[in-house]
Amino acid sequence: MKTETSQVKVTIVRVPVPRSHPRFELLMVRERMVEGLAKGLVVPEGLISHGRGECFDYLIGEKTEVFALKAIRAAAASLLLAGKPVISVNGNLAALCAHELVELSKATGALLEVNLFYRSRLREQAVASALRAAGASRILGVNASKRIPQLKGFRSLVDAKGIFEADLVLLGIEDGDRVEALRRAGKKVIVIDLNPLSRSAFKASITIIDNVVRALPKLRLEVEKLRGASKQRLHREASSYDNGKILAEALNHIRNRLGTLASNLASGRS
Ligand code: PTJ
Repeated sequence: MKTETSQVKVTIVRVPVPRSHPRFELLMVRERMVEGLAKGLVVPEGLISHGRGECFDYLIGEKTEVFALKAIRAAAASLLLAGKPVISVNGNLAALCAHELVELSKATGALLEVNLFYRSRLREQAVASALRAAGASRILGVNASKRIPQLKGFRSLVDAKGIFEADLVLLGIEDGDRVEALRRAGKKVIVIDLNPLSRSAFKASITIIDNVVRALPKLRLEVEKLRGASKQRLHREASSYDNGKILAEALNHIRNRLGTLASNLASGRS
């Protein structure tokens, strides 16, 4: 594989952040991203994506809202119904929630596949090591040789035993082009993305508009709740989901929230 790689030297400055800081959790998540960059998991572009995600999280209110819970329910049912589910892991996901991804994989039987937009042998190994350290025993996607049809370049590479033959793929913090290509290849695609305006959100079968750090633990709990449910119930949960309606709910939520904040400010009530 021919890719150009240049090393970025990262200087991490650690200052103690008091627990009482109003944005303590967010600052801790940022630290995980910076550590991920230093370890070679995250690419610099991943930090830009993260910043965009933070901005949408701000607009949503940094809480898992009802539209996300509905998508989580449909996603859990779909994962339990799938014949060959695969969890796609990129650098940002590995840095933020390797442990939760491994737990979800164990709970659902979904395979874990390293799947990188900015692919290099070094990064494949770094992401695989992070998953192994989080408890994964089988990791696909290293030395991947198959391609997602109609997608050019390294970003089309997938594992023959993983995404290539999967009937369902779960992705988070993902590029819209790849989501679209996976749908065209006939797969059910679940996306976790804070941006309800992204192409990933529009093209996915199910979009969980939430932060991956909040959504993944909730998705695993939902899988546990639905585990004993009948196939009929699972089919009902999965098929009653309407992605367009959920995206509309997310956009209306942001609009109403901003409307309320603006009127409060205008009337001096903020
Ligand atoms: O590790 P690689 O090489 O596979 O590269 C990964 C990145 C993230 C660089 C690549 O997939 C990319 O460029 O993604 P995009 O096109 O920037 O899309 C990422 C989407 O995820 C954006 O819509 C962000 O709003 C959203 N996002 C960012 N952080 C989070 C998030 N969604 C949920 N939770 C987050 N923490």
